[in-house]
Amino acid sequence: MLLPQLNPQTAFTITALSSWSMIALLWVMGRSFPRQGVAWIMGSLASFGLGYMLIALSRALPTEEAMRVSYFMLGLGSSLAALGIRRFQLYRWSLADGAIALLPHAMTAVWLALALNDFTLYARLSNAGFVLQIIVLCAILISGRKRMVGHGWKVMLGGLVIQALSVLPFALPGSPPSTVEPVVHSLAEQLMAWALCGVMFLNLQLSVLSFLMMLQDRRTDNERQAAEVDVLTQLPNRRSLVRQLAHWLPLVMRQQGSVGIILLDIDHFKQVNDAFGHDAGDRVLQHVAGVLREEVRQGELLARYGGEEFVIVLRNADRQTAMTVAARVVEKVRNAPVQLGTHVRHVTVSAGVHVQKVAIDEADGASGWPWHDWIRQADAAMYVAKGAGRNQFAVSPRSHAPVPA
Ligand code: GH3
Ligand code: MG
Ligand code: MG
Repeated sequence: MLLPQLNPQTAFTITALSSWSMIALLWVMGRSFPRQGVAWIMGSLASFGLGYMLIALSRALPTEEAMRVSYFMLGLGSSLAALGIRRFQLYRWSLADGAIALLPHAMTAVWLALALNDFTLYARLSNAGFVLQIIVLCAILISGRKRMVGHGWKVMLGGLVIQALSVLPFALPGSPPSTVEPVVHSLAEQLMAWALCGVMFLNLQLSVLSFLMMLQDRRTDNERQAAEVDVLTQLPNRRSLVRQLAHWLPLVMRQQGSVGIILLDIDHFKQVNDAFGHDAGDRVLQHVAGVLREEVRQGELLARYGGEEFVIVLRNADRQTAMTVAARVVEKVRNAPVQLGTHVRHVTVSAGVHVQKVAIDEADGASGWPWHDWIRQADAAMYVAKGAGRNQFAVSPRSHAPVPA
């Protein structure tokens, strides 16, 4: 025979051992991801490993009893995995979790009641229950998809579909009894043993690796978000603004629309730092950020652009709209004094407005947009407002204005 000898017992033993070795892998790779379900997935692997080992040993034990316990262990493993995925999705504990935890126990009780003396039926019902649990896991993944990022969960979903399809034949009427034969003779039986081992091994690898992918995808996303938020004001920073712009600018270009930029700079901010200290300066920055945050509407972008400079970007705003927004924002800051210890301090800002018409042919497609040129126009206008006495806005002379009809 060309193939190395393999019987189902060995296949299940290999799968059991690799389940347990995966626990170590998850521990090493997953211990820096607290409270995201890692421990539950480890428990699930332990339970699966026990289930597979019992199947491998079932010939040496009272076979049917060993198989019943192993079915329960596999069901429990699925439930623990489901609870782990729910923890990863950051759901709080709920009745649904209780139902998931009880499912394998309830199913075992029902199978015992229905098929205590008919082991073939018992095995079929258990496999059907296992398929049901895989469907529950798929439903959990799909319904909680908004709570996960990246592609890891899709890989897990694919693995679960393979798993359900590979168990399904054993759940159908007329399925072969699910006890393991110690010796295999024919080439067909050899191939079956290898296929069984391959599918179980693939499923195991896919579920653990996809879970690690899910953890890593979330970490990468968190790091990206943290890198785009200004720690002091909790506003998006310059990098985030530019990225968001790059996201919606192609659409605005296709619409031959416009981008309205309002650059705001706190007036005489250095005096606050000098008179009240750097901490007071920080508080003023937070205060102005709060006022601006209340003024931006859906679809507009706001960012802390530099030290005491903020930028509001309006999508498809004409010159008049941009001027109205700038006037309103300057007035809101003027009318919102900030408390610095026992002092009440009035803060003002100066704003520069630039409205840029954009079209797809203006730059090299949507990627070559000259943002720096646009922000320079707004900056120049802001200095005009400073020169005119601060606490006001000015519009860049190159701002786009619709030609009156
Ligand atoms: P103007 O009206 O011409 O804008 O005067 P100004 O004093 O606001 O302008 P200037 O550019 O001279 O001062 C800006 C100051 O902002 C200098 C810098 O120390 C301060 N600054 C920048 N970032 C921070 C920050 O995060 N916290 C505090 N407290 N101060 C900051
Ligand atoms: Mg400045
Ligand atoms: Mg300033």
